[in-house]
Amino acid sequence: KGHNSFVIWFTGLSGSGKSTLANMVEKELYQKGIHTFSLDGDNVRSGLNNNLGFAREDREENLRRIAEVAKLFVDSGNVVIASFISPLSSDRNFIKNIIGSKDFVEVFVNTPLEVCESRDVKGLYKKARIGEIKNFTGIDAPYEAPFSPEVEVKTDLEDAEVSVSRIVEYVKNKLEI
Ligand code: GGZ
Repeated sequence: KGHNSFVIWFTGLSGSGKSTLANMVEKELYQKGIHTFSLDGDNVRSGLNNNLGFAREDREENLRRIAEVAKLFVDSGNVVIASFISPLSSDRNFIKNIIGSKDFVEVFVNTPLEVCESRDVKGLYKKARIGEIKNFTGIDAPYEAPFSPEVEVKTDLEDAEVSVSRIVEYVKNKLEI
């Protein structure tokens, strides 16, 4: 039987674990025969959006283009998995309006700043603290937590497998599989 298509949108700080969870969710959905397509900073900021930085208006344009691309892939029958900080409520509202609220599943990867900063996988927080990177989310640029995400995961309190199964459970209901 067929399935409907929509976007699973991961929001959270740099280093919160969005991409890790997104990859795990994609693997599970793939194993269930669901057609997925993933969008993240690595495949979008290096190409389509390589003329954009992290100033407010650049982030807005980054997210606008991503939302439009996500919508195209939804129209072609994919479950789109998008992982972007998408820091402001207004950003996420805008994205939701482009995609359509019934096709937008918001997943809040709620990892405290202290935890993200202590992981500092890419050393970016350190650079932000000494002013080598400006406008870094959580340091000198804002992050607004979502008010009512469809799913919220706490990577410092639960295993990734548990978070993933909660996300997949939500998605399964939406897919009616
Ligand atoms: C936030 C930055 C910045 C600044 C570079 N602020 O952990 P990462 O490295 O791999 O993921 C972060 C990524 C964020 O890009 P997004 O497209 O998701 O951001 S937004 O939704 O706000 O448009 C981080 C890296 O880019 N990075 N400079 N100043 N993250």
